[in-house]
Amino acid sequence: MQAIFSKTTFMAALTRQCAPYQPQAMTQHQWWQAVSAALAEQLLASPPTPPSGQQRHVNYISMEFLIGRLTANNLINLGWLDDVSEVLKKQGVNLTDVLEQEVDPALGNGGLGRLAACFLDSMATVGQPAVGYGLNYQYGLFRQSFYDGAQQEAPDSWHRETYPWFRRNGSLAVSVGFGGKLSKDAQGREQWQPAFSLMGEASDLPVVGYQNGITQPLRLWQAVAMQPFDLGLFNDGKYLEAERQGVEAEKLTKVLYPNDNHQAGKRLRLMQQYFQCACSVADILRRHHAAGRKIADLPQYEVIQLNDTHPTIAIPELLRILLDEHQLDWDAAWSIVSRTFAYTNHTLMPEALECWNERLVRSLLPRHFSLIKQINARFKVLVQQRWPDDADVWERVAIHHNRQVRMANLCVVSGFAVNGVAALHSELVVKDLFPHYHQLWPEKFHNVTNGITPRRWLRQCNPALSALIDSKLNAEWVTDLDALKGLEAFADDQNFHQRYRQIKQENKHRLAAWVQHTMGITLNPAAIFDVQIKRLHEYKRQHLNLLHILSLYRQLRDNPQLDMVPRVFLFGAKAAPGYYLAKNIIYAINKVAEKINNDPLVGDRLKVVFIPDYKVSVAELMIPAADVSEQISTAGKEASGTGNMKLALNGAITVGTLDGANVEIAEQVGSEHIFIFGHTVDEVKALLRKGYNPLSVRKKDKHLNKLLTELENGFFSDGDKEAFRPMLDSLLAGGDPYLVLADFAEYCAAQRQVEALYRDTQQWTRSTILNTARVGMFSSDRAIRDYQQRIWQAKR
Ligand code: 26W
Repeated sequence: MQAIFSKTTFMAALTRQCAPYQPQAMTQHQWWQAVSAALAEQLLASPPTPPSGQQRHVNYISMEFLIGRLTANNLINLGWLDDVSEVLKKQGVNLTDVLEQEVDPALGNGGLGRLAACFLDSMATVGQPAVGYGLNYQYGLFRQSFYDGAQQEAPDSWHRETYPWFRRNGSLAVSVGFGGKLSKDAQGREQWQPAFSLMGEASDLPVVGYQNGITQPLRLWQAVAMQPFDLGLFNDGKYLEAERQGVEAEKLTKVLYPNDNHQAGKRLRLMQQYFQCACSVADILRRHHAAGRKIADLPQYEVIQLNDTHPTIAIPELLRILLDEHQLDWDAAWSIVSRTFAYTNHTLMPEALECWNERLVRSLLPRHFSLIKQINARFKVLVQQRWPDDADVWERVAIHHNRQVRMANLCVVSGFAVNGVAALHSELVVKDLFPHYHQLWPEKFHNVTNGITPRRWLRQCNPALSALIDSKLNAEWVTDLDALKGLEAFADDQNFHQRYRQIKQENKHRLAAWVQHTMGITLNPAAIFDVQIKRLHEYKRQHLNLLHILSLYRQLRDNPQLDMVPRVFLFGAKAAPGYYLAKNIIYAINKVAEKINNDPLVGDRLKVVFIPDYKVSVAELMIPAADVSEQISTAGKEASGTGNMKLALNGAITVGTLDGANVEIAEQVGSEHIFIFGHTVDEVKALLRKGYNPLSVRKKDKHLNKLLTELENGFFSDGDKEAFRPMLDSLLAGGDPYLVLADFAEYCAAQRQVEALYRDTQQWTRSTILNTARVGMFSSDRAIRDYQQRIWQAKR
């Protein structure tokens, strides 16, 4: 099954790829470019896998694919790592160094984008025929640096023009119309005349299954002008107008919107969404027709999975094509549409639920707006039958309401399946977000708990631990992660303990060396490495972590002889550039870090490090080195989390709330091997209902009061009393909507238990081993099989 590595073909391709360079003067980066291009060439030469006859084909549409570096990953999945390494060695080239040169394409914000990448890996690995559809952004998520502790953003070009894994496919180009007006044809059917069109060009990245010979595309669309000038306009003397197309096209796929869990409602974003959907739907239909299939049979062969509501406009787009181009009647078209789309919800946060202003939708996509109104009107009839004259119900379930188009509602009404991404989240999707829809269509609602690919998140990022597991388990754990259960047999084996601990130690040294090199900060590898890596958001509560750090620092100053286990607190997080409060939290952490790291009284007992420009390749370095995993969101707010899974798999112990997938992680690893604290979802709701006052928490807790006072009085900010005002205002005068102060005491208590366990090397090691052994269910292979059984291939 595995693709055979041919040394001769590879050498020939490599020679070709090296031709433009001076062989003796080639930089490591040029080597990476040449090696990757040679591999891509060879991969292309191997015959593509034929699509399977039975299974529905999956079209995974996502605005984000946070793919990370590809070369090492592809080498591992192809099974060619050792062979290529050997070939290069003979040329005097070290593969590991070459791989470090790779750019890290940041075509996503956070969890949702990384999930999409893990799912592509798993679909190829379990043999689920699939195409990933996304946008080919010129600039990924911004590059982050700190200036005097404050986040600075710079564009992050990943040089898509020369990216060696891309294969451009000119024959797939699609024309996409925007704006314009509607008119009626002779039969009274609505006709759309767009004002202008852009061209979508496809570039494919190969997604390689794990040693099974399967490669499927991630197809990314890039906007180009149909023609750079409209000569008609140009000749009329309307120079600016004439150029407009070229300018719009340039702009459209230039940059990824850096918002996570917050919708901006911008015209360009809606244009991106429609552009991507129009290209992808056209491509799906092209494939369907090319296979000689009837349009009415589309749902038998194709499913379109919407990664959150961002690609929702694909729904009216398919409807439009069926009605306007295939001339189907409404019932026939609707029957196809309503059996084709499935929707995954990734967030309950109201500010993240996409609503578009009707004027914007109407002006940009008049025909789609008209179809959305028709869907809404037909749905209203159904609601009227079920809840006669109930304006409150209609107010909640309407698709078009108050001059807004609500994308989540459009998805639920038009799709055949809706799922949340962890057991708790899916329960809340039904109970809090869509209760009426659930009454109408209980069978539409599912849970599929998220997962992570073991290829990247263990095999690739932690080669030493992988080798240890290989030596103990006679099992294909890389494709059958449940097999890690076999490690439980070694939970009390002293030799195994020693090796496992040694590997963690080596990984900590590796990270420490990197931090020394890139930031000039010395870390103590004997310390607990306590890691919080995720987007910066109030609900994720990086500031709760900060308060605990302040508490330890205060205790050290109150008692310089304090017997404490040294700790290194490591953060990695980007804040959306417009999210002022989140940026203030980053600033606060950096300012506190500066003070603590330079206080001789502290020594190496406490260090705080905010790693700049956190991204997939940095995660690969941090996760294997972590002892403690911070998963401390306000209960009910984190849909799932996937970093929690990666860290547990690599033997970090979780400190977490009963939120998202933490709940299931706790079930799997057992309550003695995880530290759960804080208000539960029900307790959060009850407290907020009763009336929560953070000021009274402060008043009662003398220690907490001291910490807040030091933030207020400028102790950490060279006397500047305003420095942390936004953060403090939200915690105090602002009512602390995420219950940071309410959970503070229990959080500190959980952290004391962490320390106590860490002092008991035997028990700590046992717990970390059991974490690795027991989180097999969080493989994205399992998640994909759940999607297959419950949604994609389910009998209907
Ligand atoms: C419209 C702006 C916007 C952009 C991104 C709104 C919402 C998003 C995403 C839904 C944010 C996101 O990445 N959500 C995360 O999805 C992960 C994968 O399911 C979950 O593990 C995380 O809990 C969830 O926050």
